[in-house]
Amino acid sequence: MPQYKQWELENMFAQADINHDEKLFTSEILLFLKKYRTDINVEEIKKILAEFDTSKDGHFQLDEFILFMNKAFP
Ligand SMILES: [Ca+2]
Repeated sequence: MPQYKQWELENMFAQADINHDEKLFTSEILLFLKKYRTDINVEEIKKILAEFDTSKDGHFQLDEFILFMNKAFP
């Protein structure tokens, strides 16, 4: 069972989406993940995006974010 429920992940996505365009770009993902890991950096975000940005458009949509969170916080 994943740690987070669907509605919790949707809330997290909304909080991380600072400019409310329903996409999470590198800077937004970085700010979000810094809550969990203060030492995270841009290079790591790029690796995360490379693995989980399945549509390869350079940002997270909600479904990609949920895939990532379920893998990162199982
Ligand atoms: Ca955004």
